[in-house]
Amino acid sequence: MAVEPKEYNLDREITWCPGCGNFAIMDTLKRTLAGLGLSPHQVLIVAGIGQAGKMGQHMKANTLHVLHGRLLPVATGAGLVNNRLKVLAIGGDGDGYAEGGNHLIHAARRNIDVTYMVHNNMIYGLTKGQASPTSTKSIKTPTTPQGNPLEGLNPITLLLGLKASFVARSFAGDKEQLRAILEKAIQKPGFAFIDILQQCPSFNKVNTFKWFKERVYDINEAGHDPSDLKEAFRVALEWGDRIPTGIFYEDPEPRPVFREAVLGGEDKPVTTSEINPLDITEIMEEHL
Ligand SMILES: Cc1ncc(C[n+]2csc(CCOP(=O)(O)OP(=O)(O)O)c2C)c(N)n1
Ligand SMILES: [Mg+2]
Repeated sequence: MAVEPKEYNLDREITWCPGCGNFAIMDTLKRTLAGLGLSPHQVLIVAGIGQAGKMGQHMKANTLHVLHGRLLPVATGAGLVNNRLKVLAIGGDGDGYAEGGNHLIHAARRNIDVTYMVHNNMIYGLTKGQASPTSTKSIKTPTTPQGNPLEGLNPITLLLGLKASFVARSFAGDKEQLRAILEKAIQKPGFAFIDILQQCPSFNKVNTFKWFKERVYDINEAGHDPSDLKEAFRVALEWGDRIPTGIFYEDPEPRPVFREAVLGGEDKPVTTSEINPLDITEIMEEHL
């Protein structure tokens, strides 16, 4: 039976500001999941702390709202014990690139079977506008009153450097592209990373919807081949008057996901496995 996007609706007050990019991202995610025939009970959303992390509170699915920056370790564990769930990790640029930066590196390296959506509004939204790792140089914020002295981090080149199995960027203002990318990412076994540029009308007055809209272009439409890692790096270095979006890199050949490395490819949830405890008596006696 076809799944309807409204099955993901929750009858609960939504606390995002009017004009927030999160509305378009959530709407697109619901349509994508329903379009793939996934029902809410088949999906787990592990959400970080921040406005982006509220996706987990505003959607009907299995959801875990975890500590700031710690969504990837939790998603790793959840996917290991129950591989029947489609695991999505959703958080902001502060959550993922600052506090959670270390986890991001190892999630990509391990190739955990998770789709990771970073809502990149280039600011700390929830805590009212402090600079994040992706904030533009010179932007004035409560933590950079003289202007941000640092260049923003480029998450795409970072993930390409880690040779993550799927590396993409989209924009909350292009629902069609976002849906096409999410569809591929969610179906892809292994770590699928999507940086989603997003306006924050309340706290980022520099990188506005209009600012993004005037700059983004689709690299795949422009002929970029996602199997070409070297070319992906070249394209990903662009940022300024033109901002590349689309799929930068996708493994040409599937590679083992973390679960296979840890559990030897056992194709069932751990909870359904027989309990077979190791006998550690000998080791214990040795140390008595
Ligand atoms: C361990 C910890 N450190 C800091 C905070 C405070 N804090 C909450 S959300 C947040 C950043 C939010 O920014 P981002 O992840 O970009 O999400 P957004 O609100 O912009 O969607 C911070 C620093 C916290 N809750 N917990
Ligand atoms: Mg943010």
